[in-house]
This record gives sequence, C-alpha cells and structure tokens, in this order.
Amino acid sequence: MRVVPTTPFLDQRPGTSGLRKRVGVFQQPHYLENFVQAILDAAALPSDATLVVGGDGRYHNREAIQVILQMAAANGVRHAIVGQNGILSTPAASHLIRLRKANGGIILSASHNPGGPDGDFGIKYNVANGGPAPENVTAVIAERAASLTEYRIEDSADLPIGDVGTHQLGGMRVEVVDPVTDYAALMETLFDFGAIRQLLASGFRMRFDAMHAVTGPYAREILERRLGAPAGTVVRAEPLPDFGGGHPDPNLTYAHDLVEEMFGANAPDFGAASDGDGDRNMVLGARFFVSPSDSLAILAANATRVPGYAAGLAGIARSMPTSGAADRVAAALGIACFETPTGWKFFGNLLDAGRVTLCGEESFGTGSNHVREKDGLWAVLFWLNILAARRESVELVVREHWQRFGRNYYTRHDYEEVDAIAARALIEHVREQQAALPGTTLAGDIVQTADDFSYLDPIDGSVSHHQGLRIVFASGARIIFRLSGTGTAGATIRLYVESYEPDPARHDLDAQVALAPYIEAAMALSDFVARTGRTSPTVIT
Ligand code: G16
Repeated sequence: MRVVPTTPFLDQRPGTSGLRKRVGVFQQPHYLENFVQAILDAAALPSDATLVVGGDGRYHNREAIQVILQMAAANGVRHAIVGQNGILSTPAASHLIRLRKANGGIILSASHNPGGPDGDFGIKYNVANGGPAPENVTAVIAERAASLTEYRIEDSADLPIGDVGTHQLGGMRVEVVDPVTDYAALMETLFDFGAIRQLLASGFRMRFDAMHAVTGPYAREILERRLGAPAGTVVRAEPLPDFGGGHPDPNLTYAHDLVEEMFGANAPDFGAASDGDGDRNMVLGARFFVSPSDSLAILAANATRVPGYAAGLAGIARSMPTSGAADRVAAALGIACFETPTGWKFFGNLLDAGRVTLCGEESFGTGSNHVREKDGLWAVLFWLNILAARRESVELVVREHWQRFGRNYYTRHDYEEVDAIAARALIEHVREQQAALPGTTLAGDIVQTADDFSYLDPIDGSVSHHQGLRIVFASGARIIFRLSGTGTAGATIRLYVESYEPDPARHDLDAQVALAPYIEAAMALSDFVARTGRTSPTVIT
C-alpha cells in the first residue's frame, strides 16, 4: 500500500449527478485518485465494508475501475462487487447495492454525454439505499476534495475483470459478477412477462435503440431472450467506449435513427431508447412521441394493471420542472404528489420513507421504489405491460389520458455551451424582475407567482435553495429558467414551458405552436438573444 502526496483540484464539486468532466481532465495525474479518496473519506465506511463498482463502459471506464479497486483495497474495503468488464447500468448498480446490502457504490458514467477520448467521463457515489448520495454527503465529498493532501492506493497488477469469479486484491475480495442476471430477475418480479410475451407474439412490433451504450446486453437478455421479441429488435446493442461516435441521449434530436423509423412508413407499434448508463428512457408509438412528463402520469394512472404495483401507489414525486400532469393523476387517486428539485437524489428520502412509489422527471427519467435510481428499461417494460393489458396503441392510451385529465402541453429548450458568465447574468436578469411580475400580463395570461424554487425535504428537514426560477400563471401555465448541473463545457440554459388545456377539442396542436406565446414572452423577458447571441435552441424536447 502506498500513500501518495497530492494537492487538491479546485473543480471537484459534484453537480446534479456526481462529477462530470472531459476525459482529458480525468486523465490528469492524481485527478481521479483525488476524487476517489474524497469519496472514500466522506463515505466513512465500516471496517467490513462492501462496495459495488461499475460503469457504463465508456472510454476510460476500465482503467478507472482498476484504480478504484486498488484504492478501495488500500482504504480498508473488505469486499468489492464489480460488473464483468466493469459494466453495470446505473439502475442495475442501484439494485446490486440493495440486494447485496452493500455500504455503497461507485458508478462511472457521464450518462447521456458523449464518450471517447474527447468526450466526457463521470463518477458518482451512491449510498447504502442504492441511491445517489444526498446533498449532505456530496458537500463533504467536495470539502474533502478541496483539502486533500494524500491518497492511498494498493500497488497491484490489474485484475482480470473480464472473468466472472473471485479475486484477491490486498485484503479485499473482489467478486466479478454478470451485470444482467440479478437485474433481469428483479424485472420478472415486477411485470407480467407472460402477457408481454403474448403481446410480442401477436404481431406487435417494437424497436429498442440501445445507442451503443450500456443497456444493449440488458435489453437483449430481457426483450429478445426472456420475452421472445425477434432477434434484431434491439439495435445498436453492442456497448462501445465511444458509443459509436453518437450522443447517447434518448431524445428527439440524438436518437434520430429511431425517430425516423417510428415516424416513417410501416413504423413499428412501439419504439424506445435508453441512454449511456441505462437510467433514461424515451418512449414512442407509431408516429407518436410520448413526452416524459406525460409518461410519468400515464404509468401512474395505469399502475394497478401491472403486477408489481397492483396494490396501488403510496404517492408520486416529480421534479419541479416536470409538468403537472402527474399531479392531476395523484389528485384523482387521492394520493400525494411531491415536487422536488431536479436530481434523482431528492427522491431517495421519500422512497425510503414509503411516501412515494413512482417518481419521474422531464429529463426522460422514470422510476419507482424497486431501486433508488431512474430506470430506462423498467419504464419500457412498464409501458409494454400496460399495452399488453389494454391492447390499444400508444397514441390511443395517451389521447384517452388527455381526454380524462386534460393535456399539459410541455416543452424544454436547451441552449448548450453558452458562455457561463452570460448565462449567469441572464438568470440574474430574470430574478431581478420576478418581484414585480405577479399581477402583470405576459403572453395574454396573468402572472400569479414568480419565485426561485426552494425545497424543504419533508423527511429530514433539509432545505435546498436556488433550484430554478418559476413564473406561474393563473391558467396553470409555467415558465421556468434553470442552469443545468450536468454540462461539462460553458453553461447549459434550460427553458421549460408548460400550459394546461382541459378541452379535448384543443389537444391536437403541436406543442411548439401551443406554447409559442409563452416561449416568446420568456425570450423577451430574459433578453435572451442579446445576452447569449443564440437565436435557436440546441435541443428541443
Ligand atoms: C441527471 C440527474 C437527473 C436530472 C438530469 C438533468 O440525470 O440524475 O435527476 O434531471 O441529470 O439535470 P440537469 O438539468 O441539471 O442537467 P442523468 O441521466 O444525466 O444522470
């Protein structure tokens, strides 16, 4: 064991989901080691600790895993559980932490950000409940990283993590496990595999785009082998270190091949994609896009058709920028709907306390109390189970939902890699105007409230400030400005816009058209073009 003197890096502060930086930043001498030591110090693990380690297979994953194992051994961890070849999807890692009662896990991923030598890398710590470390832990990680003077590492040859089995590293036992088996078994306990198998055998056609990211092996095993979907249902199934040069973000822009197929002639009945680390999902019907906010509401409204949720839901939680569609379902079901800041870590306490069963975010994330992360393939199986039970098209299921609950028109405009100073100034400019907005008219609607969202966690009493600027209208419409906490270059400004339409005769508009007056008002209020030089978003969802 070696103790290596080091000096702190000043940029090692976790964002919305761990530390995400360019690969080159992580390849600097001591950079990864410093952050791993900060995690291990902050985690304050007991002497017989078990740690789960895995990642999405992106460039630098394998090298980083060897370093993490050597450092875990040197820091007294007794048992490490590693996915074969260093692969574990984020939800599978969360499940493994819970299943094996590990003390925590280190997950390597920059999620939906591109990979490869010039792409992004990331690392985050999950705690014993299987979920991302809450803010009180990430704050200690940041403090430790900023004051570190040394790290500990075991001098050892690389372990053969391609082989399932047990290895010894110093005083630590390293167990290399198949990444898929336990996760697939969990899915079988939640969903009616028999009914889905019948649906898939009935001529129903689906396509799953794994985007050359981590879900390929999971989707092949579950959809093709266990559920009998024809070979080739899962495309781009091979996880590649650079995701085949693509951007593994399942949205209308980056999952373009799937979108083209689903909006083309002879489109399959159902299409889905997942992201780099397998926690996001996008769901499509034939020539029909399901907005993630609607998806959460629809899963909630149909939950009792699915075996794992047949007893009903304790409650629902959604992030603040996610549309209010789920709130309407919760009201109809007579259950609570919680509004949390952006970041899956904020759902952990509510799930642990049994206050909510389903959670979701506008950023293509949906999940439940089965793990403590959002779960892409789980959402796909939930949809398939509903379709198998209802035998209706995706479009019909969504339209019937709107008819019953009204439609929440929704869009998110992302402006990526904006100059960071200009982006912060724009947010300040909006903030300064907020106090004077209530009672005034914007986009032909009266502003009811305008604030900077703060969250009081009802379980542990912690408060999180500055979670996004909201402008809420009398009609229920909302305009929200927020800076992303996951970008790695400049700043990403997110503009979220929502309106509510109860009249089914007005449910057929394109969301961009329906929301145009609010979008224009937001652009004018923020002086957007002049301040950023941008006239159109990088990504529209
Ligand atoms: C992460 C978080 C999500 C969050 C998303 C976007 O997802 O886990 O909770 O909604 O980032 O965050 P931001 O708007 O700050 O960029 P993922 O899939 O990237 O891990």
